[in-house]
Amino acid sequence: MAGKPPAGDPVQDAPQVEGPKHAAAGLPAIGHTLRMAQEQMGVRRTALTLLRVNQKDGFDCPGCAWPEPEHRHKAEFCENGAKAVAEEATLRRVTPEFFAAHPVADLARRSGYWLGQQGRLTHPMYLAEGAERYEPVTWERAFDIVAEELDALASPDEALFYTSGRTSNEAAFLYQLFAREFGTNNLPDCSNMCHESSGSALTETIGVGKGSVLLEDLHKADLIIVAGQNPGTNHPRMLSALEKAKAGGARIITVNPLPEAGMERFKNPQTPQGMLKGTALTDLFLQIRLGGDQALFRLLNKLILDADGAMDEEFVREHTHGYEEFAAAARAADWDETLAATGLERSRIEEALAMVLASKRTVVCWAMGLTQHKHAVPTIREVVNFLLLRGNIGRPGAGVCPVRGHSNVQGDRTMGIFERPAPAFLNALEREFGFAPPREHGLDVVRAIRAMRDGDAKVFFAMGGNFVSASPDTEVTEAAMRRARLTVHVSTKLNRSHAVTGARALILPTLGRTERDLQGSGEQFVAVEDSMGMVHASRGRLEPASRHLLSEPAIVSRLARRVLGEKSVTPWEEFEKDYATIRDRIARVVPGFDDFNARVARPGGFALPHAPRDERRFPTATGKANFTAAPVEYPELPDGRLLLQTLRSHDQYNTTIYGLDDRYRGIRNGRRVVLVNPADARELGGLADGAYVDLVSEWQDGVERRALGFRVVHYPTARGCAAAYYPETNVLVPLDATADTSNTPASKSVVVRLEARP
Ligand SMILES: Nc1nc2c(c(=O)[nH]1)N[C@H]1C(S)=C(S)[C@@H](COP(=O)(O)OP(=O)(O)OC[C@H]3O[C@@H](n4cnc5c(=O)[nH]c(N)nc54)[C@H](O)[C@@H]3O)O[C@H]1N2
Ligand SMILES: Nc1nc2c(c(=O)[nH]1)N[C@H]1C(S)=C(S)[C@@H](COP(=O)(O)OP(=O)(O)OC[C@H]3O[C@@H](n4cnc5c(=O)[nH]c(N)nc54)[C@H](O)[C@@H]3O)O[C@H]1N2
Ligand SMILES: [Mo]
Repeated sequence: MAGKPPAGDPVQDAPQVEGPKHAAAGLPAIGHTLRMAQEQMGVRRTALTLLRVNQKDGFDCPGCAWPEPEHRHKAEFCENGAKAVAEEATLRRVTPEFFAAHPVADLARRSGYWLGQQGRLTHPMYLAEGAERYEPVTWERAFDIVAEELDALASPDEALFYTSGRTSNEAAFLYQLFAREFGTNNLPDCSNMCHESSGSALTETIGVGKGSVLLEDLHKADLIIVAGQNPGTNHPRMLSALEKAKAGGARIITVNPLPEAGMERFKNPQTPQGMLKGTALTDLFLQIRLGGDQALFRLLNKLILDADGAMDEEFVREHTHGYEEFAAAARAADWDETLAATGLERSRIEEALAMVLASKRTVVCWAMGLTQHKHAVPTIREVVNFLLLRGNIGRPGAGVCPVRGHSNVQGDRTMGIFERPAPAFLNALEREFGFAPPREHGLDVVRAIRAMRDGDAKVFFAMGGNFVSASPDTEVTEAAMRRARLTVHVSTKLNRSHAVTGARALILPTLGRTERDLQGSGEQFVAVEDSMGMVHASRGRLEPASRHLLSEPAIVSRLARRVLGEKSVTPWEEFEKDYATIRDRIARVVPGFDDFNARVARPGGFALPHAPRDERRFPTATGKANFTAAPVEYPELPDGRLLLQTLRSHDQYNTTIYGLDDRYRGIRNGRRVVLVNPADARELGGLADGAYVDLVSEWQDGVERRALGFRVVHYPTARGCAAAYYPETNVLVPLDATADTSNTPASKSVVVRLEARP
């Protein structure tokens, strides 16, 4: 076996490879779930907690943003939701004694996996300038420190207020309100790295930056195309919806460079038949090259135009704009170019076309496989063109379905967590709260990193998340963070962002979704919005991990009082005491939330209005749904190189690593692997399965970015494409390699060469 992993590898990483599985869930999933949950929580707590997930009087699963069905099972959670719950409800604790025993330099040497395994944070902790260790600090002193550094800034725009997508609607609303009262729109969020491309493309084309289907639409569809998404791991409950759709006669096309087990066969653990045999989900698998999707949809659009009577002429006439220009571009689509861009065979595309033409109700679902490319926005616009052509928006069983990641990432945006807020939103804030919000656009994630790197931003405040590990270009990002005056993290668990800090740093421990939230007016609940625009309540029941925790709304409220002082006429104290008073304000500021308190109290919550879905009204600049006609793009691959996508294993939630296995892909006990097509491995000088290589990313800035010591795994991915896990490979993603328009890091198309290790 050639080469060896580098010495001193922070993870005890020794991958074993068994080859990909062809079905997801089933009995092993249940066993796995219970084992992981019991390790963290013990038997009793496991039973009590898991039965509350996604029930009408329970808490919203902190896993993904997939919606809850109307008729819920007793166990309405999935393997990976259970892992997310166990991770939060763990009995392990990170106490002041822990920080005394582990200087920051020691924490910085540990793997993300190790850090997360230490348990829940229990006390506010402070790292003084020049100090080696975090020390406990009172909440009052912590807020004083933030206020000191914010007061010292030359402009409010030197502060950054990041948000990850677990934050409740109430906390998010208060947080953006505070940032804007303080005077900045610098509200970067995880969406900037995630579905920003979807938001950009959809806002421009249909006028609403969100999906247009409800769960029942999926059930009613004739055809569902799942492109660039791995629901078996990342949205397991979606498989039940696909199964139900198939039972109703739907067909499924999967577009992916990897054969993902969940899309092949689903063994529903909630039904006896499911456990035994399972349902084959995918009818047609298009094993596309990374970044080939725009070309594929463009050609399908041409073929639809060429087929007699295939287009919905009435819809196109009545409801769309820009058809002529689009049609001219689509007619120019070329078979040969498409086959080269996609790596697909002609017959496969013809099969897909036949399924498309046979369907009266088509839904396209997608996630990071479409959003994290340089040409992500035109790719998603092409998907919209495809749906518009046959009138597949704004009727039952059809529409766009960007499947969101974090459980409340969509709600956070609705609440105004956005660096480029709409004027109407700011006007509403101004009317309601009587201050003049800043109007200039703020910084997104990539621009925020540049600002810290260049010394233009000095205070970094994070409401959740793990900015250092989630962001691209790890070395650049870490150096940028270290230049800040103060970094502050409101967190539930320890992560790398606590170890790579500004001159001063604070960790502010907070309640998780699963925990009881007691305030002045009694027990509180919060609201969240799922991927399909359903808003509902979430109520935690567990005793908080420590009595020193504050809720996120309480943290924002106290921080605002300390920083804004007398200047603010906002009733921050009242907000902290009674979250219903926050919801009253949301109702008056955010469209669709009228009577919020009454409606969110109903079991199951309520649906936000969506003009294209509900009334085929398109609130765009033209007042119609816009066809677009961008040139077709796809990644160029120099000789001897591979195109690397950075993706999730089955045992992780973004930067939180639950374990070292990726069961469906047949990889165990290690994460430093690179999946390569055997034919490519042969051409690249005969890289054997099991050989160790360094990944070197090549970008136009001439800088060589390296990730050391990856085990080559021969894997049936599309030709020319490779895959390796995020966040270990973020070091390879150049900060400036982003999507046009949305500025999302292009983490699914990194040009790399593989260097054999000596
Ligand atoms: N258990 C678990 N659940 C999660 C998460 C988690 O980490 N763990 N993360 C949450 C978050 S924040 C998000 S955003 C979602 C992410 O959900 P996904 O988008 O499913 O996550 P990824 O692992 O990035 O997988 C990308 C998928 O797209 C495919 N793909 C990559 N590039 C291309 C391409 O160019 N074209 C096509 N057609 N396919 C491509 C990959 O092979 C892979 O199957 O999941 C959410 N849910
Ligand atoms: N290379 C590459 N990079 C990527 C991606 C990729 O596919 N490839 N995906 C991108 C995507 S889609 C996303 S969404 C981002 C994710 O970026 P982030 O959202 O920043 O990262 P997470 O790993 O989800 O954050 C985990 C941390 O959140 C904290 N946390 C958990 N629950 C709570 C809570 O209830 N409240 C608070 N305050 N804190 C909590 C814990 O401390 C935990 O350590 O990463 C992006 N980065
Ligand atoms: Mo995400």
